Amino acid sequence: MRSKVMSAEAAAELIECGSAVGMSGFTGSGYPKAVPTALAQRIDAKHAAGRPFRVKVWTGASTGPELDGALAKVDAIEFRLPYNSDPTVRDKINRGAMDYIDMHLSQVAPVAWQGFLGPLDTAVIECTAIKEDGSLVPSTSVGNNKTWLDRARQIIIEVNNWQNTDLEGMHDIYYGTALPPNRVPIPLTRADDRIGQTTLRCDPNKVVAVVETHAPDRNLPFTQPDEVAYKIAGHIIEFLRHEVAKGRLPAELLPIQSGVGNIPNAVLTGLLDAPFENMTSYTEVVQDGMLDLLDTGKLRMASATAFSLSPDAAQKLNADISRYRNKIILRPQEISNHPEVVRRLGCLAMNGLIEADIYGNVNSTHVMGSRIQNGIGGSGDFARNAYVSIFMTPSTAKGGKISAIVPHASHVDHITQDVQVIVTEYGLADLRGLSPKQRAELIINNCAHPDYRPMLIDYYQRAKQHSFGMHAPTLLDEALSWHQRYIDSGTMMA
Ligand code: 0RQ
Repeated sequence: MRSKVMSAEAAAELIECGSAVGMSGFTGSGYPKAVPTALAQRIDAKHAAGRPFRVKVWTGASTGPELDGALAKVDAIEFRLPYNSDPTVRDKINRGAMDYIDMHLSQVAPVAWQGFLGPLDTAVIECTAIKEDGSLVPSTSVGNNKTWLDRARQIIIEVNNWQNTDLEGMHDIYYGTALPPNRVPIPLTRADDRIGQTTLRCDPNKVVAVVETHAPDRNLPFTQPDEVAYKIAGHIIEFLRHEVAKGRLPAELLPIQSGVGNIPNAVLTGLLDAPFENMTSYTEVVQDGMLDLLDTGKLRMASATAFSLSPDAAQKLNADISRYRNKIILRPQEISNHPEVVRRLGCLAMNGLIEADIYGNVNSTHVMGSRIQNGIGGSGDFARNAYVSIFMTPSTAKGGKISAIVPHASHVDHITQDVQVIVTEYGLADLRGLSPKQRAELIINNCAHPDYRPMLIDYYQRAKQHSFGMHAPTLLDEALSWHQRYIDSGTMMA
């Protein structure tokens, strides 16, 4: 391996035009930081010389500015999957200048194995160490690294000595997945089960470059949740208390899945003062609020595929990693998000949304039906298979010009069957066991912003008179008129 140590620039020379590159990284952690930037510089120079050069980029989920940002700025990405939050990439996708596939995160590895994405030419993987047996100690995310290492023709390793080597032992890499007809049950029956090994296998013969780096993850500063977020969190905590009181949830709850962002973090903060002890979490991402819960002991353990921390929380983790190592397990994303496991454990799924319609169809991804925001991420993996599937949102967006509750969703990621609870700052709609019309009344009355509520009532009443069918009354010529009004006039308000 020592003979393969080289500069990021030399390693980037080994990546060919038009090739597919599988990068490590998930929600801004554990992504390669030097080779993608060097590749971007190389491609920029090629473009300046009038030579076309673009690559296909496969990742775990979102990465950081040194990867997606740097490559997109020089127009180096022709195709990207599966989840993105980089603004330049988003802009290119929405201008039609980049092909993008938005996929369930649990399905990326199996789909890569099925082979219809084509061959994977190069894996670029960040790790904290290479062991004597050639295996890799992962860093702050596992994502799809196992699959990229197994599938790629050649491997470039970034060893980032900024990452804490004491991360070793935190990961659980399961090698028991296979394609049908050889697929077997995943032997994971509790959130804290360990079913694999702590390192990633890596064929030394495929390694063409080892690049040493010293750079932190994206680790964005944390914005404090606002009043709306705390109100939403309050409704959710009250709902969970009610479910425990009714005997529908155990006192320690069921494993929590929490999306990333302000509102999910406010829910985690709310759980600090809630009367639940010995909780567990089976989720994608360990964020600040989860470390706080682990510190108090209220959360017994957390299983995820990555960290997504503020710089302060990253420092806290690094300072005390041997203690956290016994409480946190990082797994490949095909296991952290596996529908079979999510269903068996009975996760409580809590995710954000862009809009929900009056029947509870949820759009998580497309603004005005056509502009991608980020992607479906793990929300579909968890929502469809959860014990209780909760979606939360402020009741309006863009300063009140957009209602998050609309007559008809302009794009649907989660069908009504996968959406059991919707929450805004105005209240919570428990939709379980309700028919479409009962759902509509609850969503309009409990969740819609008071400024938009009369418009929704008016639409719904007229739909009940004039709709083609009365199961889920809809006025087809009006259903998306709120979105068109926003596009035409800048507001959904009539
Ligand atoms: O855009 O920053 O330009 O103003 O969407 O919205 O309110 O900041 O909320 O950060 O929680 O994101 C659904 C996108 C919510 C997220 C979504 C605009 C809004 C803003 C962000 P600006 P907020 P959040 C597992 C779970 C899918 C993946 C997922 C998401 C921006 O939760 O990506 O669930 N979910 N993963 O202005 C127009 C609307 C809008 C709207 C919001 N109705 N119309 N714009 N916005 N609602 C965890 C992982 O997968 C990692």
